[in-house]
Amino acid sequence: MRLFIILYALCLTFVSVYSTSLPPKCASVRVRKEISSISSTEWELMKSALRKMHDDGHFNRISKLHVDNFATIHGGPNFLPIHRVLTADFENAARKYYPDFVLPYWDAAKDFQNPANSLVFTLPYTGGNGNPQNQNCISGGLQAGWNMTYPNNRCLTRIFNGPNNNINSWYSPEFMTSLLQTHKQYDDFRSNLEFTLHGAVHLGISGDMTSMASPNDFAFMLHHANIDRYWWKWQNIIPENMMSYNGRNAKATSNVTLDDTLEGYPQYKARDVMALGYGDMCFTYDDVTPSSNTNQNNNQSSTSGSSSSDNDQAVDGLKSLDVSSLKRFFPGLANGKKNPNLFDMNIVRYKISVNKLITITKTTKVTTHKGKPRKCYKKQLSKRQSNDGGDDSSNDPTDNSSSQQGTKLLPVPQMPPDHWIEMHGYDKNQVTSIVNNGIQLVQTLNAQGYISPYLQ
Ligand SMILES: [Cu+2]
Repeated sequence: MRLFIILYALCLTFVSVYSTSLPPKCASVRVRKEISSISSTEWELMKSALRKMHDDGHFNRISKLHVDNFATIHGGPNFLPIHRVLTADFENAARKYYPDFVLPYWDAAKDFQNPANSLVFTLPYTGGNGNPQNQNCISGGLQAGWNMTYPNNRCLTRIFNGPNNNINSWYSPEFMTSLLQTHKQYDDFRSNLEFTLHGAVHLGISGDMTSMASPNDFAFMLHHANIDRYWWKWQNIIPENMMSYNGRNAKATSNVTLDDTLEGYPQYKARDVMALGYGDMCFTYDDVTPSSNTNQNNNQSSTSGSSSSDNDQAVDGLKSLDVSSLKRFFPGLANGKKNPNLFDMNIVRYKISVNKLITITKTTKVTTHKGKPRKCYKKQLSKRQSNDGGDDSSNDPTDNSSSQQGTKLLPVPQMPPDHWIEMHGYDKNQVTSIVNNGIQLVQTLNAQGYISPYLQ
């Protein structure tokens, strides 16, 4: 009993110290959902709000802010807080046109095997690749036909980085789970997130997405809401992570502090945006469970779309790894921890997304820029459908994952190209070492016979 009282007193002390360093608590907290969980009616309302935002110059404004500060907001600790504020700025602007607008996020890792086949790239959402015969302009989806005016007059472009309108495979939910479990220092977590999935999604879509004006593409916002979700998950793993902030920003001469003003948003210090549910950061994510010590909005659990059991189904396979691999890549699993924020393997969400994709592709005539049906779409879809009992004998040369003795292997992550590293001023050795760690994870999982439930 005495121990309990001491622990309770310690906890109260922590909460009071912690609360004094935060802006006021939000009166209400919006829940950002994965894009496959948004109803078609809601998405239609969002689309008309986005069009009005474009017409009134908000895409231009945010792209310009990103370009003007590009050199100092990437490759350092401020990457995560500033991009969090960018998504909040965008969301707040959209809410002036549609008051119920809440920015969806795109759980891109679940689409890692064949990203071009994601629901996000279907016509009802953001459309697909650009047309090389028409200056790589997109020909369908939310922003088709939009006249982009920043930094110059033109269409929105995409140049998928794989062959035949495909995107090279990127990082799996297994990798993202490992990322959440293996980094104790904030800036270590930040650099691993920035140099892996963050970069791979930008590079995979390319066109505007690999330019400094990447916020021109709405996929940027879906993607950065997802990157922010990972940070929020990490912040809620243990109380110490919540206000954790260290390292040195690009072009800075001293280390960061929570009292640093954020580039592009001088009204905020880093500490003002660390905790979601406080100050102007009045949003959260449907699959992040608030750590009890954060004194968060208690209503979140009722709207949360995920639980540890959603992860459990997919996590079981990882438990069969040998002990040293588990300890290296999945220390949370090795310790038997149940905190759902340690995992990013929501198989339920994955199935919803695939089912929605099948429905959309059946009812929407997917066409190329020349008006012909997109062969790759049909092939990919039939592969997915064949998983429900059909014969999957297709041998798609554009499929980055390899097959051995009938078992699909996780695709090996790719090094980002030098131009990407130089454009951001990243340290190439650091990027190489981080991506190599991802390669070693994939090689370990494949060598030990692990079969991902996300592979088709
Ligand atoms: Cu950026």
